[in-house]
Amino acid sequence: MSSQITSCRYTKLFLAGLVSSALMASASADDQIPNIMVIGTTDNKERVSLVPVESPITQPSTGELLKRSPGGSLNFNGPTSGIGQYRGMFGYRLKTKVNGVSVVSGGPNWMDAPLHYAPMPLVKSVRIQRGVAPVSVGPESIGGFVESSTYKSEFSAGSDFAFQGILNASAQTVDSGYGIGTVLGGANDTHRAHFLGVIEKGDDTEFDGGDIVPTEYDRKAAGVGYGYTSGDQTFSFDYMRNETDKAGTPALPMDIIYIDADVASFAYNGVLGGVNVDAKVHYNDVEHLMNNYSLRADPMMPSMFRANLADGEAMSFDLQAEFDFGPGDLAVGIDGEFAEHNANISNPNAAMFFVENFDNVTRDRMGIFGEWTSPEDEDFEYEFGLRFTRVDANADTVDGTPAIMMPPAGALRDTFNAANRDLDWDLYDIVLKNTFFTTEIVSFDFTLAHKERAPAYQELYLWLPLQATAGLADGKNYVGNLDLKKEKANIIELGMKFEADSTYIGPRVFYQKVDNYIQGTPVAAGSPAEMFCTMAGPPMCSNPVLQFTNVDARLYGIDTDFGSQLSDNLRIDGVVSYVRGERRDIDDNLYRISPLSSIVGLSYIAEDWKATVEGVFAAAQNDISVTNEESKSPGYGYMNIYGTYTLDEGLKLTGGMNNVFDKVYADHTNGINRAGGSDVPVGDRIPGPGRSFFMRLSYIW
Ligand SMILES: [Cu+2]
Repeated sequence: MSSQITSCRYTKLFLAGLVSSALMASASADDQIPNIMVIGTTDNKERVSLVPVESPITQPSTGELLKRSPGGSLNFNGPTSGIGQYRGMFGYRLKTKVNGVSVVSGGPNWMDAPLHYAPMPLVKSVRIQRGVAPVSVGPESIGGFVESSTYKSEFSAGSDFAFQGILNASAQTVDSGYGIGTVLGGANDTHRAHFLGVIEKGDDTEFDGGDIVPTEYDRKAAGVGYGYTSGDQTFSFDYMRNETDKAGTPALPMDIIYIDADVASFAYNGVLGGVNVDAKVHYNDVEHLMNNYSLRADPMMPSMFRANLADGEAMSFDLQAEFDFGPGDLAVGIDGEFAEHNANISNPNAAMFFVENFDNVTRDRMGIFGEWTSPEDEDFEYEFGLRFTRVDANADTVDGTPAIMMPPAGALRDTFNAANRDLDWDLYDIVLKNTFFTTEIVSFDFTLAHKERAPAYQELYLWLPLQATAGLADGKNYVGNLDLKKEKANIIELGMKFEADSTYIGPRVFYQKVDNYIQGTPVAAGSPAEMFCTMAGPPMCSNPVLQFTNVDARLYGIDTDFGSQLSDNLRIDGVVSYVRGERRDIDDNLYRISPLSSIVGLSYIAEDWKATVEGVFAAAQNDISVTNEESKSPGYGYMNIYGTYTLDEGLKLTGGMNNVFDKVYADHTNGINRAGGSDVPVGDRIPGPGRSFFMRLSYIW
């Protein structure tokens, strides 16, 4: 296994992938060493995009980095609430890990989407699997796999303890915001230990038109980590406490008042009798309060004030063994996750008002997989993976003031409480990847996969028409569906990699047919959900109410990275992403699909500095979902200019200007504004940030 990791070919492949998505040619060889090491520490020899954290993103959303990879995008609901999108799939469909483990979001609207737990000032790398995720990364990875790693202490060479750490400090003008992250620790060849801390704070984001309200944010996090290694055995323990205070999510009906989360994990890696064993245990709990009156304009009437107190708790484990098998390498493993969710809605002006939004909802899964990887070869390599996963979900009976006061809501409650809510699904995943090397510089690969996903708890147990939808942010009220079947995707993908001395390109074409794709469809006229919505009326509820339903869909497209050294100092790098998402059962498109988009950067690279001019482009999105009453988006282009100066080994200063011409634009995947009191009208798509000067100091020692 380790021979594969260090193998020249894969290093080159990875290097190409990383340089490519590294766009902006963050390119000096020095810069890339940490990234190469990040790739090198995994035994995943598949193509992976790595986005450099020096990228000129404007706000503290780690998910913004995804936009800089082929196929990647971001569903923006608020600056700390970005939801990753890859090839048109997002939310629960995109498997997302932070430091090797899945964090379960505590908020029913994903205000704490998984990448919330990788604070930007601590982020070391963001890796995006290009194409189909291996079965070994986990179940329900129907839309792909993303992983972010944060800095921690590292074992050093000798037995003497050495002080080590990182400090990242950044500031930007567009929201008068700043972020500071530090890891302070010490290590020798046996022990490593560290303390970490993060502070992020910003005001409302400006654009050429005023302020986007509310987009302020305020987050603190602190943690500790310890590792021990001896011979072939390594143990580690990590703990982080995250306290996000007031943070705006203008695309959602409420804003974050606080998200208090504890995230802890324990990991073991070792060689036992020739078998490489990896074990991880992970725990996180989240307590989260949101409301619709503290950060945005008050609702029209006292009866419309709402707060929602949610909590989530999850324990998960992964156990994997890897050993020589036949001519290749076999990984087998079991994994599980046991999660619980609650959410309770109240009104500060009406002490009696309550809605048990989600009550004692559980969602548990257990899985087993095997993945065989062929040995490295000059002509042909393949990977074959099989996975079986069982998902169980349940929820307690519910009640709420609307159900007591309004007969249609009472009918919804009674039907829900009388129904069988103890549900389960068996999921099967199959992945077959082939890679053909025709010459030293050209390879082709071919992937066939079947991936499945069980319904999420919101899709099942949202009994009253509300907008708690894991961040869909389409302004529609949804009801759950206890009869949902699992989603089944058949995927075919073709990839090419050309890599000559100074030029690379890696286009990939994919087609994904999804049966039972879960999508909101209008409830029947005269149904209790519709009658409730009519009685509640706007802005609490607007018909048609959508119910999560199994439909049929397909997604297909092409994406690529590319780059070329133009002269001794000048290079160009870029990405292009295109995806179409369509319904197969009716004539409609899928919701919130990123349009054709591209980033192209031209960089001048000198010995200790580099400078980049980049263009960010998106075509109009006219293929919109009629079902979701989605609006079209015009195309746009804007420019960023930035540079990095390496003052000393480990000490780097990055600075520049985003959106140089202060262009007003809105990503199609940005949510629709729902907050009053903003310079963005309610119902308009949330614009991107205006012109911003930024500075980032990064010191690693
Ligand atoms: Cu929330």
